[in-house]
Amino acid sequence: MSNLDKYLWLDQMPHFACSGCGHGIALAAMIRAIDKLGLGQNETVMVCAIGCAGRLPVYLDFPSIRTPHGRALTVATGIKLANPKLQVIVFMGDGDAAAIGGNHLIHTARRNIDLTAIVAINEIYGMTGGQYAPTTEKGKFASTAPFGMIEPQMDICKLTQGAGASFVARGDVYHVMELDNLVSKAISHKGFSVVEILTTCPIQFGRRNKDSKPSDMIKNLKGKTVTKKQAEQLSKEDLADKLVRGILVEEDRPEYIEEYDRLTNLKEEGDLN
Ligand SMILES: Cc1ncc(C[n+]2csc(CCOP(=O)(O)OP(=O)(O)O)c2C)c(N)n1
Ligand SMILES: [Mg+2]
Repeated sequence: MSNLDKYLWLDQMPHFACSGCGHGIALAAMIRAIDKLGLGQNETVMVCAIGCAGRLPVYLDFPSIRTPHGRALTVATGIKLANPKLQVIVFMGDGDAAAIGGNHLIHTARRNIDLTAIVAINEIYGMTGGQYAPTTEKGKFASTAPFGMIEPQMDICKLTQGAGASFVARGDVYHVMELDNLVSKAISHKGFSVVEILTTCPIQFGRRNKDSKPSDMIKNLKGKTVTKKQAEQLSKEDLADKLVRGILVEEDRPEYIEEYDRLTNLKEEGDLN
């Protein structure tokens, strides 16, 4: 494996993540995918917002920007439109992407603009004290759900598929080799690509939910997900508490910037009034 140190600000170490946090595994998968694809470090822009997930890309040596809560995709859209040659990757937490940023997620998917969104699902607002997120499983405990979450869990893969994302995948921080592949396929895809990464927060989620030790939380992801092939063999009842991982949507659909360019070229040629 190649040396990935060149992608890190080593002088900023040690990083701030808690012991056992799964976010680093998700981030590492992203760096390995970038390395595998040979993307130029100056042509790859990293966009993130807030939370632990939004804070971690600060350790990466790419042109990058941190945006207000929920607005990473909005800023990423502006960057991509200003310079379509840039590869723009957005790394977000689940609270950030699905709650305050939910509207932006829907419309970025609908436009099918050529960005990659990586969403780290730890089922909680990790940084701010363990409030529940739209992705918190029903019945689980959070600082704002001391008697258990009563709302149904949001499925970001289904949401973005319904909104029009042309590439949707789910991976987890247990199946790391698969994850590298999913992220690199997402980045290579032309159009809006989303990778939901199931990760772990032993401190804000695990302790409240009496989960086992951090390493077991990661191992538990193994039983929580099934491949598409395995899903086909399962009954509806057995599938009910499982999440399907792998590439869930991969379509060739008109991409926003190409449509925009077509329109502006028509205008220049005088075919539009
Ligand atoms: C407008 C605004 N509201 C609230 C906050 C406080 N805030 C910071 S991080 C965060 C939660 C982030 O949760 P998530 O996106 O799931 O990231 P995690 O920490 O779990 O990785 C919130 C609500 C903020 N920074 N800005
Ligand atoms: Mg979170």
